[in-house]
Amino acid sequence: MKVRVHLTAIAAAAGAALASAGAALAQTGQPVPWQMDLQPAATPVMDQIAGFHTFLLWIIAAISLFVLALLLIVVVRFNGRSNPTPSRATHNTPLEVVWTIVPVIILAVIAVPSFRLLFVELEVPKPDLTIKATGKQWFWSYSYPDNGNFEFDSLMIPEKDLKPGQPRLLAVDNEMVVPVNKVVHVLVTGADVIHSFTVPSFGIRIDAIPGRMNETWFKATTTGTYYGQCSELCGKDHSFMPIAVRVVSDSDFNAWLAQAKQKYATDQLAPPNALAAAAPRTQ
Ligand SMILES: [Cu+2]
Repeated sequence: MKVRVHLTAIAAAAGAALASAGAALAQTGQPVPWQMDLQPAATPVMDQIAGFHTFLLWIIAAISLFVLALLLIVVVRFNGRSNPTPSRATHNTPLEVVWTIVPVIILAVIAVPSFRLLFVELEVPKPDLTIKATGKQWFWSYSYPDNGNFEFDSLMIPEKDLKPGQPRLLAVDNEMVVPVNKVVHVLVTGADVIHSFTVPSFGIRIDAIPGRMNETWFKATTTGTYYGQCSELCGKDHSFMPIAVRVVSDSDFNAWLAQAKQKYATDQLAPPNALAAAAPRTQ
């Protein structure tokens, strides 16, 4: 009895911990300790990805339970002791038809929403603005061709310089800033080696390949800062070139644009990528 009381208390505590983690999760565009599930969606595409993921999870769970049940039946009913003289049958046509057709049906049921999702991800709707993200060893540069054609570098803030609230290995000096509820078309390329532009809560990941322009898109529906990381092994500082996207209201975006145009226009007078040039370039 006492044990049961303890177990209930533990379960309640675990439930409370999970619920608070869930509450924290609901607001963050970054991983949190003990996270079990995907990062919460900030775009309709990520909503669909999360829905598809859950749908697959149910299918996988049902198949696993079915196979487990079959195994248990075999273990219990057909072991050497309870079934000393085994059947020598080798073929069963109806059964073979079923175990061929049923998996085909399952795959078709998975393929339809999977392809639908793929098309949503690949077909860029009419964009409200375009941003070019260039992966470099080891930081990202963002340029805004539609809004003054300025460009700036986005470097990770080292751990010793982090301010309270800035996540370790994810916070950057200059975030990519975008307006909320707008279709942002992202052109992605690499300047030196292959990198990968990834923001989990937006449901986007696309390779940044030198000499090639890839594209993706997102429409963030809530303001906040969303973090991602380079997701293609690109050299010694691969882990230290995070992606930070700050989603702001229209008026905040325009205010940011006005100051960014000035700030990064004057930066152009400085040697390009001064910070990166100062860092030792070893691979
Ligand atoms: Cu990289």
